Amino acid sequence: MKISFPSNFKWGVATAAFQIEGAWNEDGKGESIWDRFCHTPGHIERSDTGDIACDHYHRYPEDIKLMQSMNIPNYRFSVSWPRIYPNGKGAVNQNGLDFYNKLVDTLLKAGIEPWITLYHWDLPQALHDEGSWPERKITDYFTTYAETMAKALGDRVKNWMTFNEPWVVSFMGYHEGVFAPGETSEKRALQTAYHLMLAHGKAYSAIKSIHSDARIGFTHNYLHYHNLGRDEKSAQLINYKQHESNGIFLEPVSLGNYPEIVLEQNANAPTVHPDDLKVMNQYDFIGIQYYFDVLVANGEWSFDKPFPIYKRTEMGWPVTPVGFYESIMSFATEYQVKDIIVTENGSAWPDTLSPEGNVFDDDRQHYLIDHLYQLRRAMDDGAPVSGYFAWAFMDNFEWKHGYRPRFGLVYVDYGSQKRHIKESGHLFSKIIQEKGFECIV
Ligand code: GCO
Repeated sequence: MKISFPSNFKWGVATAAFQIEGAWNEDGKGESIWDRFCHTPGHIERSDTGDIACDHYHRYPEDIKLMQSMNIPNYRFSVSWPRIYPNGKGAVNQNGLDFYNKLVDTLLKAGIEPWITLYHWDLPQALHDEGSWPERKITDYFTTYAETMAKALGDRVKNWMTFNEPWVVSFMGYHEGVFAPGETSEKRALQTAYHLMLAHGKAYSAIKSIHSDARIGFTHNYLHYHNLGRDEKSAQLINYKQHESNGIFLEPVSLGNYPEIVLEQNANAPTVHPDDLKVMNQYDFIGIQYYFDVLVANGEWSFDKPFPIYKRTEMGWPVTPVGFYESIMSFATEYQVKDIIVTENGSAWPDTLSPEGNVFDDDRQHYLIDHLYQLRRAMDDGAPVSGYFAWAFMDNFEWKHGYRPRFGLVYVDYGSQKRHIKESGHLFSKIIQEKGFECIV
């Protein structure tokens, strides 16, 4: 039987500036909080940094050629804010704009549609020093940056994402302290979350006023909590966490509300202004990013506790494709998102490059097929999903884990910077061409 997708379904691959570009201090680029975080010992496995990464800043023409050879019609990438504004605000760095202009033109020439994320975590260090996301004034700096990008590229780029995973930015960066800038304050995390969504709304209006035909959204890593212990304590925790992890981002943007339960139960919750909610409540699509279910037992949640029944990726994450179906359904029903795009989904495995230059990544191929199957099921059940972007186009810098986990459809040999299409990359290319895949039942 064939699992088919509509002919206008948008297939693509995704990356992010800090994870692939390198050239961390070239052509006038300013320092970002991730540069600082990596250069401070003790944060990243093996002391890896983003200084060179995949050297995409210099190798983008070859990378785009490779994408074209794989028949990839859409490419989601992010712009590095400190490449455009080395200090986050003030004078624009023309070299930075030139780079993204060339990137966009090369993509379009190759027949690939660009999708831009404005913020994939690399905040200019100067703005962090000035108060960072917990201070409201940063929402204006972000809006100016969004306007600059819309003016520079909006004649050719129609698809914009303001923020990538505001949950990760807020909670991993300001509460758990494991991502840049490495803070550990719940209050500052919740304030950050609020300002990110406010900045989303302000940037939405700013971009639309320059290009009314732009399509703008943000992307959210939906946290799907699975009550593995089937116990009451876990059920209660999930009831709250669902709102704190998903509601505070999706409700303001999609429904114009802020979840009451967070305001009632958390003394660190921000003060919500009704006028802000009106600003936040604007989008054309919302990206869902899904990797795994968060497992809960005995009232405790965990990203990587060894619950034995699941197969685990190189990240230690359980493989839970049915959770993908449920997450998409929740986007569609609970949050009533009118246009959903899967902006990231993928997996890391311990790949090996054969002497002939092949990577036989069976696990990644199974993961891809299993998740596409569940996506199709959600569409059959009425979820308005219009696209799927695989994470990632190529292996890259995986944040605190450095270059160890490999998420790419393309293998990167970091020593020589040579790229090799993995078997999963060939499979994805075939799925795109055939608008689906054969499935034996
Ligand atoms: C995220 C980011 C990506 C990650 C990917 C794998 O979802 O965390 O958008 O930058 O690399 O998710 O962890």
